[in-house]
Amino acid sequence: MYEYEAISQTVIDGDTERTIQLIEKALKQGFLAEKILEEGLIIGMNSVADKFKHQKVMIPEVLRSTRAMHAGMVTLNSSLQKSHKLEETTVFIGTVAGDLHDIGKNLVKMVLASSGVEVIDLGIDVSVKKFVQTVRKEKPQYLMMSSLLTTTMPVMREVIEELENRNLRSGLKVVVGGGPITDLFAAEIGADLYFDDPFRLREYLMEQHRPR
Ligand code: B12
Repeated sequence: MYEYEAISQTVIDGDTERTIQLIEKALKQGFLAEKILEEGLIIGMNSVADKFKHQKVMIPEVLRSTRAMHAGMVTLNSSLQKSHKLEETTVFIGTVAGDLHDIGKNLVKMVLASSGVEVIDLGIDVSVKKFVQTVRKEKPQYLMMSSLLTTTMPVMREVIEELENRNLRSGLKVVVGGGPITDLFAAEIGADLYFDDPFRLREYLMEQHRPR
């Protein structure tokens, strides 16, 4: 679909104004916010990631694309199909210590919040101590951690170990995700769940919390 491609391209170009303009236009024309997110913004950002990997773009360009992506997400947010299916669910989410990447984490937050989940965002560069203290104080159902760097992946293991040492694991599901995270790594560190995609995570939650 031409509209999605054009939106992807604005993210690749880092043209924030045009990202907003095209999304507003697409929404007016009746395109679904979720589709714009998946087939426009995410595909655009993934293409930037690929170009960065092959050194076809440098950090300043990536930052421009990040800004466009962020503005696009903000523009879409109020139009995402809202449902209240997961209203009773509470989630704390954060990017682990040493890691400043937040696009993936923000996507997870946005997709879950649109289904009624109460998502409390601890931000980026979240220390082990902060994660553990939050669980102790707030007793959420889910603790979600994001890591985009191989060097910060071990922080997830430390958080889980600390939670176990302090007997804070019961009734809590730890969910991990981010570029370098795999099913195998999640199992190795004792996480309960791993998803590479916020939409699949949402489906899982819907299934778990379906009235029976
Ligand atoms: C954008 C970007 C940046 C931006 C971040 C801006 C921001 N606000 O986030 C900037 C320019 C600041 C940056 C900086 C750096 N970056 Co960078 N960055 C990227 C890039 C190009 C894209 C990441 C992204 O946003 N992707 C799009 C989103 C949608 O995808 P995602 O984050 O993976 O999230 C999806 C899933 O993983 C999942 N998900 C994510 N989190 C979670 C959490 C849960 C609970 C769940 C269920 C799912 C989930 O859902 C999302 C949607 O599907 C990647 C390349 C790549 N291949 O990922 C490199 C990359 C991650 N960066 C890299 C590096 C090395 C760095 C720097 C060290 C660069 C430097 N030399 O200074 C610094 C580190 C700064 C720090 N301390 O964190 C490397 C990491 C390599 C490694 N082996 O660890 C990568 C892989 C690039 C590369 N190929 O070399 N980066």
